[in-house]
Amino acid sequence: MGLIGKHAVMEQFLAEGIEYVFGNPGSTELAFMDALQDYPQLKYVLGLHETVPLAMADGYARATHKPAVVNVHIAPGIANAMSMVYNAKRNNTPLVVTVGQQDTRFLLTEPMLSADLVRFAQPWVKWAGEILSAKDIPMVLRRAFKVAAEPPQGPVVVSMPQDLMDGEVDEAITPTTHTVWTVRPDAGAVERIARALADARNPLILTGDNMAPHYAAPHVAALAELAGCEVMQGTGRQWNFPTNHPLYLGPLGFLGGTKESLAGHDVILAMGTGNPFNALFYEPNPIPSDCTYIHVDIDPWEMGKNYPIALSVLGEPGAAARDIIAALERIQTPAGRTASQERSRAITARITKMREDAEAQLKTDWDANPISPMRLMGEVRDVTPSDAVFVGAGGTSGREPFQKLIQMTQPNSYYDGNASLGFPLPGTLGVQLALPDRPVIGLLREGDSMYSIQGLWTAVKYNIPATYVVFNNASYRILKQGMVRYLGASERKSDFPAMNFGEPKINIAAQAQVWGMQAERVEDPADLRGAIRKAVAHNGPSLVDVVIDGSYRHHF
Ligand SMILES: Cc1ncc(C[n+]2csc(CCOP(=O)(O)OP(=O)(O)O)c2C)c(N)n1
Ligand SMILES: [Mg+2]
Repeated sequence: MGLIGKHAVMEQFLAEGIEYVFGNPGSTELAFMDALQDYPQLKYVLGLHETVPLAMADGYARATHKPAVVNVHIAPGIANAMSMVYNAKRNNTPLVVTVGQQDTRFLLTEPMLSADLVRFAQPWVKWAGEILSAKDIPMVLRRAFKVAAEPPQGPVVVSMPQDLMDGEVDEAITPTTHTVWTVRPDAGAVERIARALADARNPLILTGDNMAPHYAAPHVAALAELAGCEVMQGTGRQWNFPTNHPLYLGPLGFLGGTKESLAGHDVILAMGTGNPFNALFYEPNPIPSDCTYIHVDIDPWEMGKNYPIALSVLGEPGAAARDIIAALERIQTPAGRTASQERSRAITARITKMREDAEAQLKTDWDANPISPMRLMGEVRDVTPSDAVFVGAGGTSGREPFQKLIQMTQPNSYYDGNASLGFPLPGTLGVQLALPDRPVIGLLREGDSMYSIQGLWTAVKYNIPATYVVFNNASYRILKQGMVRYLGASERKSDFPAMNFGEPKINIAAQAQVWGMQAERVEDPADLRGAIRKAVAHNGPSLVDVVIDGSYRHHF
C-alpha cells in the first residue's frame, strides 16, 4: 500500500525542507487542507486575499533563497494571485504555487470554478503543469521545485485536481536533486573583460538582483576596488551590494536619469543585473555611444537582448568577478594600478560629499511641519539597529531619503516588490518569518498598502513581530509626478483626477487597530520619535502611520 495522493504532497514538501504553506483555501483544496492536519510540522499561514500569501511567500523565498510554497483556490484564486506572480516572475522569486482543480471525472463538463489553469498561468511563470494521475504527484512536484530553484529562479504553478488527491502513489518520496549550478565564465572572455578594465579611463560596474542568490557582493566589491570603478545598482529589488562601500554611488533612476548616470563612462560592466535598464517611461538606449558595454550574467535572455553590446558572457557573477580579478592582477601595469587608485579616491571623495549634503538636507528639513520624508527616514535610521531588514522604501516620498540615509551592510537587508502594488505589507511578514532573528521594518505607503490591507490581520493572527512605518502622503504621488512629466512644458494644468485621496482619509493606523495591532497615527513632528521607538521596541506587530508632506516639487 502506497501513500494517499494528499499525503504524498505533504511528504514531498517535507522532503524539500518546507516549513510554511502560505495560502487561501476553497472547496477544491479540501483534501489538501485535510492532509495538513496530519502534518503539523507544516505551518499553514492564512491570508484573506491571495495577494497576501503570494507576497508573503515571495518575501520568504527571497530571504531564504529557496522555493516557498503557496496554495490557492482554482480559477478565481489563481486569478487573484497573478498580480503577485507577475512580481515574482519579474523578481526571479522561486515560488511553487499549487492550485486546486476540479474533479477530473467531470472537468470537461466545465463545472463551477473550473478553467484551464495551466494555460491561464503559463505566460507569467517559468513552468505550469497539471497532475493527470495520482502517481505523478512526486514527479510533478520535484519538477516544480527544480524549475523554480534553477537560475534564473522564478514562479511555477501546479494544478492539482481534487479527486487525484485521494488517489494512490506507489513511489517512494525523494527530495529534489538540484542541478549543481556554478558556472565559471569562459577564460577568453574573462581575459577580454580584464583588458577592457585595464584600459578604461572611467569604468562603471552595475549590480543587480542576480548577484544576491550567488552571494557575489564581496567578489564584485574586490573587483571594483582593484579596477577603480564606480558601482551603481541597475534595476534592483533586493540587497546586492553594501551601500556603505566607498565606491557605491546608489541606484540608477528607473524613472529617468539613467542616461545621465551612464554618461562619461567608457566601460560599463553589468554583473548579474538581469536587465539593468528597466524604465517606466520611454527612454532611448542610455548607453554612451563610445562605451564598451559588457554583461556577465546567469540569464542569457537578459544579455544583449535590447541594445548593442561588446561582450555578453554566461557566468555566475561572484565566480566571474574572482576570475576577472585574477586576470586583471596579471595585466594591470604599475601605472594602471596608480590610476585606478586615484580614481577610487576621487569616487570616495564624491560619495563623502554626497553624504554630507544629505545630512545637511536632513538638518534643514528636520523641523518642517507637515513632517518631511527626510525627517521620517532620519528617525527610522536613528532607532533601527544595524542588522535591520527593510521591506519597501516608502514609495516615491521615501525612496530618495532611503537611498541617502539608510546604510545596509549585510546580505538579506532589503526587499521590494515589483510594479504590481501590494507587496510590501505582506512581504514584510514573509521576510520576518524567514529571518526571525533580525528586526524587519516594512517601509509602507498608504496607496500600495490598500491593495493588501488584509495582511494586517495575518500579522496579528500569527503575532509576527514586524514593524511598519507608513509614509502617508495621502495621494498617488507617483501618478501626480508622472502627470507633470506627461504634460511637460505645455500650458495645460492638471487637477490630478483620482490621485489625491482627500476625505475620507486613508488611515492605516485605524485599519491596524481594528485587528488589535499596536498602531499610532502621527501628524505632529514632536510625537514622531517616541512613536517609532515604541513601535520598534514592541514585541509583536506594530505600526506607525505618519502623515508626511506630500507635495511633489520634484518630478523625475
Ligand atoms: C495592481 C496595480 N494597480 C495599479 C497600479 C498603478 N499605480 C502605480 S503607482 C500607483 C500609486 C501608488 O501610490 P502610493 O503607494 O501611495 O505611493 P506614492 O506614489 O504616493 O509614494 C498606482 C495606483 C499598479 N502599479 N499596480
Ligand atoms: Mg501615497
